[in-house]
Amino acid sequence: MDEGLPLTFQKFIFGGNMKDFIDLRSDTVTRPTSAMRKTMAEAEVGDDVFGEDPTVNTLQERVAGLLGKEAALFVPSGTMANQLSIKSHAQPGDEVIIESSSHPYNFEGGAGAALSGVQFHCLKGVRGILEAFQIEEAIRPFDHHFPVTKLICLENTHNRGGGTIYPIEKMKEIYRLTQSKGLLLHLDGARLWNASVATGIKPNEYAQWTDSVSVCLSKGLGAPIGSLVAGSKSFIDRVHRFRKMFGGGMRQVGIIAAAGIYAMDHHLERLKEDHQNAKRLAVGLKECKGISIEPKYVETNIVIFDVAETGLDASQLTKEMKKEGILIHAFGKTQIRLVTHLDVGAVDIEKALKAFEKVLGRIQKL
Ligand code: TLP
Repeated sequence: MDEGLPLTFQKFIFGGNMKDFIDLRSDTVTRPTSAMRKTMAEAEVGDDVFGEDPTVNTLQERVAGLLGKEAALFVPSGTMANQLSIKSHAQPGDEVIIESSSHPYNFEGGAGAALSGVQFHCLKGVRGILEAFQIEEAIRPFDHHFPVTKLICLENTHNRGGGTIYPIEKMKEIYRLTQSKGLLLHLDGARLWNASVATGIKPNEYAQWTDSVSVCLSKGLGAPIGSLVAGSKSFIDRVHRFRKMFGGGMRQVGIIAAAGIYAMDHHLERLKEDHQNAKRLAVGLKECKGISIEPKYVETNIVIFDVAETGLDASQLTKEMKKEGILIHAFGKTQIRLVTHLDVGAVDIEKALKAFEKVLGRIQKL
């Protein structure tokens, strides 16, 4: 690997066949199964820009139904789903209250500012979770000096917070606040499925405390591409117009939507296994000298831990683990993120733990 490359590029350039690695960098790395590929190949399709793709229409209706919303729209990515929602809810110069480690603020290329002209007002949460009182304090009073607070964005589960589940009571309290102040609430529900499977709370029970929700098919559900935005009919009409404007209108895209339908039919309930595997990883890692982790905070499929006390920084550990056939994701200088998914089983988790013990043992002997 070229050590001179920025970390973001290094992450994606590997020698050898990716299939030879146990890949814990993200739940986005899954490959479609042969059954999923067969369903895709056989999908009925039409031109979705004309609204004529029956498979896309089925998927949209199904997701709208699952989320208890009037309508849903299929889009290429979670980033586009979030950004179309922001664009459709807010005007340039409006303020969007959001958690400081959230995905739309940190990992979407500055799109909120570039594409919607909004200003983010970031609040620090506890593992990504904000309290209603923090939001209430941040809402701008009516005064011509201030930007207009328009939208609140929450994330469930919270990625950077460590896969944290937003407690539904807190969502309800925040939604009631937004309603009483005439504001809107968007939920980044890229991993709402994980929250739902972990708690038994249905997606529509969460979504009732939102004006709009984005969900992803290409994370834990294992589809290769695709996200949806759901909300009221008039909101989705606006999203549809902006999707066209941003170049996100796709043609015979039922081929991809079919993978999403397959994923919901076959890969939803199994997210439980990913959660068990993540817990096992956390418990095993706690036994490794120098690793700082609290397994009780691992609520779904994301495991974040600190390696400062190992004497290594996160990128060094990432390189050492790669030599053992395990891909992990450095999150800042001393933090690592592992994500469990469809393509890693319980046996792989034990192999990964053995590799951590081996690498850390080797380093600590030096
Ligand atoms: N997250 C990716 C990376 O971008 C960090 C990952 O590996 O976890 N919302 C949340 C909460 C996400 O975690 C992600 C992707 C997105 C939105 C964006 O989805 P895509 O990648 O489809 O644009």
